Amino acid sequence: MKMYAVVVNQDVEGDVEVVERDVRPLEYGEALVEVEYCGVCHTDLHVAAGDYGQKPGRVLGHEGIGKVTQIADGVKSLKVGDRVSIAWLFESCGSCEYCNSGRETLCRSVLNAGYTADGGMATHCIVTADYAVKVPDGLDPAQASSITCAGVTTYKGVKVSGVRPGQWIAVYGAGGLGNLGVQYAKKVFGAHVIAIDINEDKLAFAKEVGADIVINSAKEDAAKVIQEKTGGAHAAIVTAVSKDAFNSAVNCVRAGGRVVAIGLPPESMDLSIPRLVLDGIEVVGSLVGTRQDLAEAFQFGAEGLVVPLVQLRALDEAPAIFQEMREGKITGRMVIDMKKGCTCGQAH
Ligand code: 8ID
Ligand code: ZN
Repeated sequence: MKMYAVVVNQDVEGDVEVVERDVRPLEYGEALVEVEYCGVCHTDLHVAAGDYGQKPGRVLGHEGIGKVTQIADGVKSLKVGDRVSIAWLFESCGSCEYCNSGRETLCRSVLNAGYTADGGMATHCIVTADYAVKVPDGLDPAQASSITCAGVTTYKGVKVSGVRPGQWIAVYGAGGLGNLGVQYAKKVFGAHVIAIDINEDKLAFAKEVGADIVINSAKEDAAKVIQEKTGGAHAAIVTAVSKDAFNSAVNCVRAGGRVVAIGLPPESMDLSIPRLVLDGIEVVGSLVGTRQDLAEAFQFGAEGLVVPLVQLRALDEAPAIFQEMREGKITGRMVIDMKKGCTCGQAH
């Protein structure tokens, strides 16, 4: 069987191409998923650019949603016809201290879809069945694709921030992740939300989905405004792809505040030791979410509390989508609809 897939170019300089590949036979514990939708995450851009290592030819995508069409021996968690996710957490060892203590994303033998394993930005994807999370009934599959990474990552980030109902949380970056961060913080955790971005369109959208205050950090000192208006946020999550945002987040929280780092610019942030010690600030990284986090994040989507804004595109358009994301032109998420066909002009 043939499939069509978006892969990292051979020179690994940030561009992608659509190629034809054979679908290999399944091995023990695997399932074949006919992909319906796959969102484009900024992490795909980092992988295509080789920010965390060279992966020429890798099939990208970790916001995949599709239907199981085949299962191999040993698969107990899925059946043919189930609708499931293809997430960044593609597989972990299942037996180390991290896997055994609810921190499976930190497993040292982890495989990640679209990075160390072929991912979901393709018409077909072979998954490790136990790591494919079922999509609940009532959740639109295109919207589910956005929750598979952007949603679960920000849901988990807000969880890790420890923010409580009625407290202030700053969400730096209102892109694909950030707008969902605003929604989870506001609608699920009951927090007051400040959204910070450098793009007016994204701020307008953040306001529409529930941000109480929006700040354009290209025009104003966001940390100063937040300190003045709220007395300092209780917590911040940073999804922006810039160290300036991380530095500002440390300055925007009140004493005892926690900053959750989510964005992945390949650079270092400044961290004043007196600020950290004297004001008891915490800075902590947060990586996607566990399968249980994803099931919870999906459920809030199914209940209509969180509504991803998605725009459906064809597989052929992948190189253009990557360029639009690089230029910061995307509001919400671009989602590849595999039914919209591919370069061969046929449906698969
Ligand atoms: O598990 C994780 N930690 C995880 C999961 C998924 C994605 C981390 N990420 C990382 C991605 O690799 C990427 O580095 O989160 C980052 C954001 O991903 P995204 O939301 O998919 O990217 P986007 O849609 O391009 O949004 C980025 C936003 O940041 C704003 C942009 O305007 C855009 O809206 N931004 C930038 I770039 N610089 C900014 C700044 N200085 C800024 N906003 C405020 N201040
Ligand atoms: Zn992602």
